[in-house]
Amino acid sequence: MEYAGFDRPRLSGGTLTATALKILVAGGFGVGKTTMVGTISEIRPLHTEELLSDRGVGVDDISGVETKIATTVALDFGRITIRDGLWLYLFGTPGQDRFWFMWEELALGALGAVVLVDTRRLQDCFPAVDYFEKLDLPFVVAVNCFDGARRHDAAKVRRALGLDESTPLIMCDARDRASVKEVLTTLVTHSMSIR
Ligand SMILES: Nc1nc2c(ncn2[C@@H]2O[C@H](COP(=O)(O)OP(=O)(O)O)[C@@H](O)[C@H]2O)c(=O)[nH]1
Ligand SMILES: [Mg+2]
Repeated sequence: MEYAGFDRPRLSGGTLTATALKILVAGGFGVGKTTMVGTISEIRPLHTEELLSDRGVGVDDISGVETKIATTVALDFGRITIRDGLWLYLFGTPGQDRFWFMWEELALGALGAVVLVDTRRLQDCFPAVDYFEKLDLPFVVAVNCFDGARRHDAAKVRRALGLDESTPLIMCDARDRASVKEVLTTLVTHSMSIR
């Protein structure tokens, strides 16, 4: 099996080889990346988490996510079967600046990315948006509608992020399977329409 973000499934001996489409889930710290991967993954998602250590205190901004005691230091990994021989592999990117070095490798061969946004901390997603724009990697912006967060209208969020009209922006709930599925479908459709 191979990652085939940029390739069509290859024919070998008249049958399609197994194809895995790689999708990144990015966004700021505590925005719901781990939750999103866990909600949709059909395998027990692999998390590489580390309790917020003393070293992280003062470095990691946890305002608004006080209940969050663990932070993803490496990545989240999950899988969804679209049909026999076609899988989506989800990679939740590390949220903190000090793990930026991993992004380049993660983005290799990716079909596209989901940028998760928490409207209470909108600015946290700017680095991800900038990164995928520069990389020319198709992405969608998914606003994770946390309880208690003001419901922003999509047009305002779009303007605040300076998003291109062609970039899809949708509201979602990272804890809801149908909602996450809609986000991923939007991304796959968007990526396919660009390629
Ligand atoms: N109310 C609400 N809480 C959420 C939602 N998504 C995630 N959370 C919570 O927000 C916290 C941070 O989520 P997490 O997935 O760990 O964020 P990550 O740092 O981006 O991986 C966790 O305590 C989640 O349970 C959501 O859609 N609504
Ligand atoms: Mg996480």
